[in-house]
Amino acid sequence: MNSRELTAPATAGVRESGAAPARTLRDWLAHLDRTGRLATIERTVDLKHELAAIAKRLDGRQAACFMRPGSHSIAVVSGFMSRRAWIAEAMGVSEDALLRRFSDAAAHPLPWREVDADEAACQQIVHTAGIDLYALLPIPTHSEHDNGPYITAGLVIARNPRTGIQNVSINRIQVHGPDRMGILMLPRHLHEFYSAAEANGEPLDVAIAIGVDPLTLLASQAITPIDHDELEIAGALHGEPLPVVKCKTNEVRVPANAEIVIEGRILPGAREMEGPFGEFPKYYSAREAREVIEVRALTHRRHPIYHTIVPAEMEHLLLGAIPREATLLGHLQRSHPNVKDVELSVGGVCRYHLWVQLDKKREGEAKNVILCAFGAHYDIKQVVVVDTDVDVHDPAEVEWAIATRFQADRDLVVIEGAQGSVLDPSTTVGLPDDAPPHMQGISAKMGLDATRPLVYSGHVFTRVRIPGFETADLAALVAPDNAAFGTYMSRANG
Ligand SMILES: Cc1cc2nc3c(=O)[nH]c(=O)nc-3n(C[C@H](O)[C@H](O)[C@H](O)COP(=O)(O)O)c2cc1C
Ligand SMILES: [Mn+2]
Repeated sequence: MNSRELTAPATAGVRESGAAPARTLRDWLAHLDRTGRLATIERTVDLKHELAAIAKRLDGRQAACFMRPGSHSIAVVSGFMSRRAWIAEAMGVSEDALLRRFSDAAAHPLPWREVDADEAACQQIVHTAGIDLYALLPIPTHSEHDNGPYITAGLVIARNPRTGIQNVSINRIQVHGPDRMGILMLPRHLHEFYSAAEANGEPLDVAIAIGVDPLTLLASQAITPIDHDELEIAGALHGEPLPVVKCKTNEVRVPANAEIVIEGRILPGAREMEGPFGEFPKYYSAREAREVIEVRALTHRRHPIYHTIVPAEMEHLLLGAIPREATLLGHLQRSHPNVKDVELSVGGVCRYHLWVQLDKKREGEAKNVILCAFGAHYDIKQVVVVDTDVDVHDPAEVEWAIATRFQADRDLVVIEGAQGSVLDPSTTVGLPDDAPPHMQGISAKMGLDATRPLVYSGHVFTRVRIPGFETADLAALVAPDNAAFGTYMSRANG
């Protein structure tokens, strides 16, 4: 690590809000490079563990670009959207407008624009026979007990067998064999499409796009109803229709600027063992029989860039957090317009702990907000409500509010036995190993009202502030060197 890496400010070169959003992965990586946020690793690194270990060391500071992953000549990138500020920057907005911008795009999707194959970078090179994923792609094995290489940043795109409307999600994909993969589909849209196809004894055609721009990646995580195509949300975030191209072996449309596309189909009636795999809560999910993808084609750009997301690192956590926060904020504000802002905290793996900023107008309001948040998403396990003088994006500020405005005997809300996350290992305590799935993930909910009383005497709850703190112009005040200090010291010593 050189000194430039250590000293490069995390937000160096932030574009003004209103700047153009990042439309391709290559443009975004070039921008990170220009602003000291891209670390290039030139020497050969092992695809098993070493690559993920290095990317993890750089997490949140610099994106990592591996020029020689294993014996491959395809570069691997990771961690290019590992800070909130970077994601806002990719959108071309200031950080405080990030959730609003995302909600806007989800509410006003922009239909995509289909281009011909010869205009689509992702189809510059086409493989349809003799596909060997191990030989063709640098797919890393990330965590210690992972069951081999996993594709972690693939946008799985499929068409609703009933309506033909597309859906996008990121699903972990285990490479079983040269042209065979396992996939985890939680019971959401992709799973619904697959179930409909399987019920007719048919496969579900899919495409897996790897190496897409930051905003398309983020759009894939939008929480929207079925038949709301996430690629249209990507278009809205871009401010122009997303160019897409038809796959070579099926009807699925994929982002034309993707670096790599795997075409295949999820087979009806087939299940093979998948896992264990280190997941976002920083624990392993178990080995189980899961659905199988048969690969039929691989297309890519010339000299493509392969993207891997290191599980549980900031890129993974924030991709889930931002669309969820946008949805949760809207949900809370519908009943409680005095809610100003939210954050799914990093310590709560950007899923389980929600911090809410409230402009409290009536006593008791914070507890109603807590109850509303418990119902907004089953993953939410802990809610802290703070006042508007507390920065909900600063963990130390939230803890300060708890330390000084919260009393457990009157400000704590506990709900027993509610639905929680099956990936939270503490929900399984006391269950037998073979407990049926419906017994897993039962969780207590905890809410902390860390708001101060509306009325208090004197300055009991007045936050100490020093007039002039915000406006002191350090650039003008602090001398470029410490010559005056040196002179003063030498006089005193002499
Ligand atoms: C890096 C990453 C990995 C993910 N892995 C999975 C997975 O293996 N299975 C799954 O069902 N969801 C996974 N998700 C979550 C889904 O992609 C996400 O919930 C998505 O919005 C679902 O789309 P849908 O609402 O269209 O079904 C992952 C998300 C991220 C960011
Ligand atoms: Mn969807």
